[in-house]
Amino acid sequence: MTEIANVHGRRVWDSRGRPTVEAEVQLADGSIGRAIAPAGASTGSGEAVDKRDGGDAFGGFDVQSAVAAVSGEISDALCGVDPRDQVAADQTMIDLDGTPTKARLGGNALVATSMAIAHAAAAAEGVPLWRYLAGGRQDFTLPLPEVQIFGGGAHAGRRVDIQDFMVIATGAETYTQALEWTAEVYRAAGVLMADAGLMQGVADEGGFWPAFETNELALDYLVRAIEGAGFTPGDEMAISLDIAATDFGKNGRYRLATDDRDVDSDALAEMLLGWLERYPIVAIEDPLGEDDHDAMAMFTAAAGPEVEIVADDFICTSASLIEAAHAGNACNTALIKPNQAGTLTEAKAALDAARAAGWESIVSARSGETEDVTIVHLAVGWGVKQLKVGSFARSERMAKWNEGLRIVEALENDRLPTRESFPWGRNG
Ligand code: 2PG
Ligand code: MG
Repeated sequence: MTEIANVHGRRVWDSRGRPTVEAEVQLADGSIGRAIAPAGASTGSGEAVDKRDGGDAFGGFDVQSAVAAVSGEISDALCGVDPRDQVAADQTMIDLDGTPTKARLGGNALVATSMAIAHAAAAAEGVPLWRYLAGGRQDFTLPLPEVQIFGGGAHAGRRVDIQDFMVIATGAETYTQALEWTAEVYRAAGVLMADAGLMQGVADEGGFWPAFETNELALDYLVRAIEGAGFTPGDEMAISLDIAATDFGKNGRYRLATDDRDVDSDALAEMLLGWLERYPIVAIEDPLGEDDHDAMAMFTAAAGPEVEIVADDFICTSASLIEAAHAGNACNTALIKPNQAGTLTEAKAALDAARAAGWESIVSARSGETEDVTIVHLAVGWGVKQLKVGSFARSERMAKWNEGLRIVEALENDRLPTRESFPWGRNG
């Protein structure tokens, strides 16, 4: 029998030196599954609540109550549940929590446990998690990496307004090659920064600290880094941005502090549309704030179907928010972050809703990460074509990219989704 025998909560530490929740699920047959909750800095208001203890210790970020919930109430409720029935196990936790936002037990407690249940079930079946999640599907591809080169926004003390300046190896044939090309661009960017006297270390997700005077200068440097590494911008290596506009705007007003400008939705959209014209950008995330629905829809229409308009704060990995966004034509790509939803079942439901809407999807890490590599398994197992993990430095990031290489070996297949299957490749 493989029923859940015990769930143990443990306080561990994340990449920003903050406490976080690890859950360890023990099955009656001795199988074990473990997972750690990540945490975001730029968060959407619809996210599952990341429960923190408050008080003086660790800036109020301690997670003792969430850890206690895992070992206590959650463990008691899950004992005897079949871990292969992820939906039932997750529903048990959702019912036990009893709040719409998972505020009572904590989204961090629930997501760590939910992912650990999947790991335990895969272990009991003797297969890697990616294969377990695929449920017999055989047509595996590796996800195309979306990798940060400069970090900004909330991840870099708001040194520039834009949060993620990323590259996507749109011309790469294999996952291995995509990582190799990215490594060259990351290196070239570092050399450029050092030569210009702008090198000041890295931001939260490992991208270079953006010591730029304007947001656009970061884009110029990104293009130069792609060229400096010997690639053709747009053809082989393209740019992707996470504007994370919710962080610097509300009610249709935005403060571009780097550029010392206050703008409305139209002016922000116009600036970003100008960038789409002048730079080889294939994806743009949260171009407007989470409350700016009409502007998002106008932006998506104006940008055209070949650009991924990625919704993060806007949809918070929620099936119902995705359905609403689809009804309003507000974007065309969903960022899928399991901890925004709080359980794997709800994250999968969000992915299914995105697919039903005809959208693209990207599985994503958070700014606060650990050695946990579950999201790589989700991307491969669920057949998601893209993966966003931050930069190409620091082990909480590299652990994910490297896990992909292990999956390549186990699969004996290094295939990425075809270029034509991406929006930017459809008319090329
Ligand atoms: C995002 C993520 C990752 P955070 O906004 O997409 O870059 O950041 O985890 O801080 O929300
Ligand atoms: Mg984002």
